[in-house]
Amino acid sequence: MHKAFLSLGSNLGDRENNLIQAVEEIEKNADIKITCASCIYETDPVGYIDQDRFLNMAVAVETSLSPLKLLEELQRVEKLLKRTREIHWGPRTIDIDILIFDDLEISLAQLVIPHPRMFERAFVLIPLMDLCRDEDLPTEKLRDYIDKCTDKNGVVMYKKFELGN
Ligand code: PH2
Ligand code: MG
Ligand code: MG
Repeated sequence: MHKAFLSLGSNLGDRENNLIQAVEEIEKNADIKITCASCIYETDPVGYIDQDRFLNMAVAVETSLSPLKLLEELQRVEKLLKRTREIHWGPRTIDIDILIFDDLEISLAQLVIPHPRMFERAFVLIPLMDLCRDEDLPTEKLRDYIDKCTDKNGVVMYKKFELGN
C-alpha cells in the first residue's frame, strides 16, 4: 500500500458541493481509501488573481495504484465534475493535485511529485497541517514553510469536513 496526500480546490459553481462530490467519487474507487480529511478553507486566489475565492482542502489516501494510475483516476473525477482547462491557473469546478506520494520524487511531463509549488502555497499547506495529528507528515517543516507563505492571510477556516464512512 502507498500513502499519498492530495489537495483539492474549487472556485466555480457550488464550490462546497464540488469538493464533496470529488471526495465521494474518489472513495468509490476500491483501490483508493481516504484515511483523513482536513477542514475546508476559503482562500484568496493565487497566481491568476482576477477570479473568485477558492474553497480548498487536503486529504490523505491509501492506495494500491501507481502514481500515474492515481493521476489518471483523479483526472477522471475532474472530468466528471466538468473541469475544463481554459485559463492557466484560472477558475475551475475542481482541481485535484497529488502533493506527496510515499517518499517518491518524480519528474515527468504530466506529473511532478512532490508538487513543485506546494511549499510556497498556504492554501495547500494550511489544510495539509490539519492532517498532521493523524498522519506521518513533517509538521515542523510545514509550519516553517507556512510562516514564509505570502498568501497565508488569505486562508480562512470555512467549515469542518466529515468523512462519511
Ligand atoms: N489553484 C491554482 C491557482 N491558484 N489559488 C487558490 N487560492 N486555491 C487554488 O486551489 C488555486 C489557486 C492552480 O491550481
Ligand atoms: Mg492546482
Ligand atoms: Mg491540477
